[in-house]
Amino acid sequence: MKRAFSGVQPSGVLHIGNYFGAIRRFTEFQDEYDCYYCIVDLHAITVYQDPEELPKAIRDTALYYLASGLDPEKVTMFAQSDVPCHAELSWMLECISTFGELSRMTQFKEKARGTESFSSGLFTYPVLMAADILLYDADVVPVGEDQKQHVELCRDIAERFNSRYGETFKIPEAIIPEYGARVKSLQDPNKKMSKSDPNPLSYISLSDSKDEIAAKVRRAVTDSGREIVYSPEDKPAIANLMTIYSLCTGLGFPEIEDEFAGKGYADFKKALIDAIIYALEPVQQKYAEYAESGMVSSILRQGAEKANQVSSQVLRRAKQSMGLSLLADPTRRKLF
Ligand code: AQP
Repeated sequence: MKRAFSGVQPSGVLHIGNYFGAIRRFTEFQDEYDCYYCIVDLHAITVYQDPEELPKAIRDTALYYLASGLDPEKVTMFAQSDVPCHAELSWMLECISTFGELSRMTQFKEKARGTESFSSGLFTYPVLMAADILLYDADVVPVGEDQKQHVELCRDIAERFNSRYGETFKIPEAIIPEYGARVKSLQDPNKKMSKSDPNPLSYISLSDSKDEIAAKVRRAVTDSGREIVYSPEDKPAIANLMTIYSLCTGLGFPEIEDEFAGKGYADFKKALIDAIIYALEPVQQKYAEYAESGMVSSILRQGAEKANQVSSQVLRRAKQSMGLSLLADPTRRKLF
């Protein structure tokens, strides 16, 4: 079976961009791929996380994985900090990554803009992500568009490692959805929707109530004019709202344009509110059921056990390639 790997940071309550761009799509792989879905808490701490809140966010992310339809019998879900190989391989890969290539990463440039006091972990974030993926010999990595550059860097690092130290890592491929790969902020359609955005009006969380969803959509920015037409260049805000409507209803843009021909933004927003509420209702219901069941901790424990088994074999392979860990390698043990 081919392998899929992906992850989500427990850096806040997940939003509809995370859901449509990533988690909902994770379920599409679970029947045909051996899936490893990680809660990347070591990535989350590259910016400050309140130690009281982080465990709740880790649990919540796991609950949203389950509520979105991931079946723990089919997929391995675990928290990154429960599997030490991630941090260890990350260091080894840092030693073959360059300052220049990490400086070019868009996410780093955006998050570090205007300050010199970012953590060095924020800078090396993509190398840890490369370790995450390579440790599971992943064939595919389903992600939103913002992570495409990081998966490309992972490929570059793996190819460099293989050519320097011999064939060790499988080269993974990013799988980006055609639509929903980049849901934008409701307050600024030039920015992506982000859970760490300080303005909660900019995103719709998976936990938002009907009233919160309605209020956020009503206050979402629009463009000049009043027609509902899909034109990302001329009408970026409406194009973003149409994308969300399309993701919730499954309708294509021409059908949406037909539905709202002759109507204005107020009618469209009313329909969009209903569509989001309708799309999130089953997820919210299942979230509550799984939370009530108390199953999540044993699912994460079992997931971590399996992830430790698989990743430790790949780590050993990488150490042997690099000439490390003499005790694990019978041919080198003879040296002593
Ligand atoms: N706006 C988005 N549209 C579509 N997909 C998105 N993803 C994130 N934002 C959008 C995808 O969700 C998955 C998990 O993302 P992450 O938690 O690992 O980190 P991120 O990409 O940095 O997402 P956020 O929400 O912006 O988090 P913060 O604010 O903490 O940095 C990934 O597959 C991502 O592509």
